[in-house]
Amino acid sequence: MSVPGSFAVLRVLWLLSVFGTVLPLDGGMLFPRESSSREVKELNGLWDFRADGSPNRNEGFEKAWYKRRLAETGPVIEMPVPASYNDITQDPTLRDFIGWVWYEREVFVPARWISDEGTRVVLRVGSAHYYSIVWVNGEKVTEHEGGHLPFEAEISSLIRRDPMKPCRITIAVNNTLTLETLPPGTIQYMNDRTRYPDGFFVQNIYFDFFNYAGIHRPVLLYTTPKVYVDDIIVETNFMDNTGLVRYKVSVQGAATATLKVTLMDKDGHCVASANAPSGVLKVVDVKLWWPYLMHENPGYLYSMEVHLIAVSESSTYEDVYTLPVGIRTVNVTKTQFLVNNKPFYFHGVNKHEDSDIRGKGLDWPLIVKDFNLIKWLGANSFRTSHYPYAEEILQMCDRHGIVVIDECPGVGIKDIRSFGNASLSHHLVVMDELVRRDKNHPSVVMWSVANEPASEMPPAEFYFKTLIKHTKALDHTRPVTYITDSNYARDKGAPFVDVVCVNSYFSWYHDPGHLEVIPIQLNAQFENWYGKYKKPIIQSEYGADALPGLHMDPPMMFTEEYQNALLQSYHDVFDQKRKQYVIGELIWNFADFMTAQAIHRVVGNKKGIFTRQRQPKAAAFILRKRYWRLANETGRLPPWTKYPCSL
Ligand code: BDP
Repeated sequence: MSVPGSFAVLRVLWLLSVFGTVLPLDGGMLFPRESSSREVKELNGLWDFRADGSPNRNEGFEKAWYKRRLAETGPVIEMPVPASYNDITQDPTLRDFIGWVWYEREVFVPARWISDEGTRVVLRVGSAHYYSIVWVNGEKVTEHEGGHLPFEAEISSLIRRDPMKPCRITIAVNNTLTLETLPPGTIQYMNDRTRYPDGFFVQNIYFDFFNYAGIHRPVLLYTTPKVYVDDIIVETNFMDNTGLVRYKVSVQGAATATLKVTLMDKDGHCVASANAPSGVLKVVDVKLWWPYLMHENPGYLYSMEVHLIAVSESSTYEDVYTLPVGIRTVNVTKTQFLVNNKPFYFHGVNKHEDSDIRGKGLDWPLIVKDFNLIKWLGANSFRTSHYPYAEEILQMCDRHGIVVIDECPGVGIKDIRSFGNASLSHHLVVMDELVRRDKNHPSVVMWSVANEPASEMPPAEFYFKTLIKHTKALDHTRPVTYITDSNYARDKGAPFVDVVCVNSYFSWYHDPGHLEVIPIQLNAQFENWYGKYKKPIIQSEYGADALPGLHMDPPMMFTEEYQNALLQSYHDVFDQKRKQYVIGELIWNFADFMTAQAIHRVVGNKKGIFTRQRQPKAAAFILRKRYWRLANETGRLPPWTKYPCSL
């Protein structure tokens, strides 16, 4: 058999196995909201916690820790949820722990939830990194792969078995990364006993942030009636003054149900209604959803109330779910990104979910502070580098008009083995889960399927073609991209993206200290990419580390002066190219963040324009001045909202 022939057979087998394993997700993942028919009980606070330090990290399973109270299996400590566990104690082995950790909490479920057989009780975890298994009263209820998306399990019948007992929830979480996880990693055993202690191993990662682990987002119980609204899909458009909201409601628990769908404006007035499971609502004199600084009233949200009544087994069920809806369109041309048919220029930031002590744990004071800083800066957008952020953050973006490039955890795909069959199948499932969760957010305007993969490797072509096609099939309303740092001529995935997103670190990782190369190299970068692909370009990362308080003039690397000078050189080129086809610039990074220990990292990555504690470096003021100027120029602000004149 000729080589190409056998390659073709392999390709077919590969395709079959890829598509054979990707099953459509069963059911929706609506954000749990209280309503007249739904209750929510948060389980945040202190949980019992135990890391499995046994040599194979498997003692918890061998001794079935989930079968009894965790405290009866050995010593436990108190662990806050949500939070990463790494920085909570003084123990370096817990900070750098790799393997299974166990969380447990007992909770009393309201009596009505148990006695009322018509109520479904669902246990939901906002996210836990990386692999999770969940038990309730010793019985496994679900498991989930992936550290940044929610998972849930219905536990009604389980908790009804012994109504007098508290409900014991056990969650085991493993942060081990392999070549087929997202992000990928490898475990390396060091067997030279003259150099390493017995059993020594390390987790190698190919991304530049600390692999924080634990239960990162809220855990909660919520109820729905037995017949319930399982999912809502909304797509919006407008013609002249009329908004169009195409919707589809999925119902679970009964074959038929009566639905009433009501769209209300901010003041609670009904602007359109319908009573079919799918249809188009027409909104006269529509108030469109606009990005921050593009309109005097950004982030306008309607409320879509879905009211269900169904009869099943001679009982009547009623469910109410209210979804915020922003009416807007997104389109891409060869040179522009259009929101509501108007050119939109991304002047924004790249972020991380990262802070002192909490690691990647959701923290409201931090979230609100970050939004205040984003608005202070005059930024209109961010990218969820390098994984999906909490839904609570996207809801803030919807309300404030902050535009989001929603990125999946496909970061660090550098090893050729991570382009294989198993990796691709998992990547497709992650995109299913991401689109299922985030499809209704008006703030989300583009999907990013990966960051800086080795996109010049031959298998990258098939990999990204499949992945991007799949994502477009899931959602035809948004453009799809991945973030490249590859060479324009060798990049295999670029033909399939809608927008070219390029990261570059001229005069930092390349030609360190030589600021004078930036105008030439950045200009060549843009001309080459645009010349070859004729697609609009976002500078999706650029930046320099700066230690706050370190000064040198003439500028030297790592000083605040160097960070300023580097940014300004980039800005000069952006200002020429944004008149042509450059549609955005996202600084790397909003704030300093923690990384693995390495000789090029001084307690983390210092490319933030804010410190990790959210204090501005000099660069924050440079960027603020620029972003407000850009907003005044490119936004459509009425004169009285133009701000701050004093800059
Ligand atoms: C980029 C990566 C980002 C890193 C950054 C850096 O996308 O995750 O943190 O480099 O090295 O290439 O600062």
